[in-house]
Amino acid sequence: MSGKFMDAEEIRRKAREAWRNNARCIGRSIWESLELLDARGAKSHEEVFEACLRHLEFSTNGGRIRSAITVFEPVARKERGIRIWNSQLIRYAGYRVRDGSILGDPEQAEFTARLMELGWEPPASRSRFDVLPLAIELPGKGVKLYEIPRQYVLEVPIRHPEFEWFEKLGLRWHALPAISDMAFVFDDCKFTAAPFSGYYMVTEIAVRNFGDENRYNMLPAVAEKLGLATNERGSFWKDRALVELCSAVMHSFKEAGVSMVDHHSAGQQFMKFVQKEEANGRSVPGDWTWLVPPMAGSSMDMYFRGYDKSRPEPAFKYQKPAWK
Ligand code: HEM
Ligand code: NRG
Repeated sequence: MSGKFMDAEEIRRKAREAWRNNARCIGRSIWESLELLDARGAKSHEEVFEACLRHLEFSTNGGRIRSAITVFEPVARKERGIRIWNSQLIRYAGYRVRDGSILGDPEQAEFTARLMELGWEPPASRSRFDVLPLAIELPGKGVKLYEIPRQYVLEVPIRHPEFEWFEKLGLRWHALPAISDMAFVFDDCKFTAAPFSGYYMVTEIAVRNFGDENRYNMLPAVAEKLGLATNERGSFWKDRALVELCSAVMHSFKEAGVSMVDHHSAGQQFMKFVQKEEANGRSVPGDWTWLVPPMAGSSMDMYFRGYDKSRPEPAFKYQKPAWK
């Protein structure tokens, strides 16, 4: 039966399988807890936007994050369906500054420029953490932009458990990672808009979003504050800055009552998931390069084995960016 008429129970089962199948996700041990929000009836831009807000509210849940996926009307494999242009429901703008640098998240610079071309007006005083509006496209009906009301965006200011100066770095991050540009597919059915979210693993924010040179690039500033010699590779200033970033992010989320997992616990839970799957006669699709966390990899059992190269469906798949 096509996903358009399938009962919600069946779609929920398929979505849980798609999560269980995803080779790059370390968080799969709780795949059976995924909840489905059925928004197949949303016909207008406004209705799609409202369903996105309901998703944020349900999944954020005041900080006690609930894993969830919202499905919109599906199409046949080759058709163009509803698209949420944003890569995640909540992302920070990246503004190109005159000197060629970027204010905010460089990952979003090209998309931010595109939104401004479409008429988005950034806040009067721009910051490194301005939440982007949602760009929602309906097939044949064009794209419309919607500001997300503040109360739907839970954020955590980042402080360090020991270093008072840390707070002055002015870092913050949103509580909910909600990927919104992947397709959810099975049989002949394709959900081109199917945002899903769980909670963060600490390294995603601390190591990659804050640490990567082409993201917030905070390692030099943190190392300097720690009094480390940033001109000496042998001082391991990057390594030490990364550890303190992890401490700060983990501590801040905990204090704010927002769900988050550290990479060691996540690694352990993932290995339990692998054992359970194998005991049930299923091999685990996996992509080592994504599964092993970007810190302390070899301290985890998952580092020492390989994973199934099959990529079964139901699946979450990349799609061509709708806005390029
Ligand atoms: C990727 C953790 C929930 C589907 C990832 C990544 C991490 C992660 C660390 C790698 C991301 C990166 O390096 O950018 C978690 C944790 C969860 C969770 C801790 C807590 C519940 C979910 C849920 C779904 C999901 C609910 C879908 C139903 C995926 C997919 C990817 C992924 C499709 C690959 C994204 C890509 O290829 O760009 N996850 N995840 N995850 N996760 Fe999960
Ligand atoms: N690294 C990305 C988020 C990717 C998905 N991660 C999750 N998903 N935890 C970032 O924003 O840093 N999830 O559904 O929980």
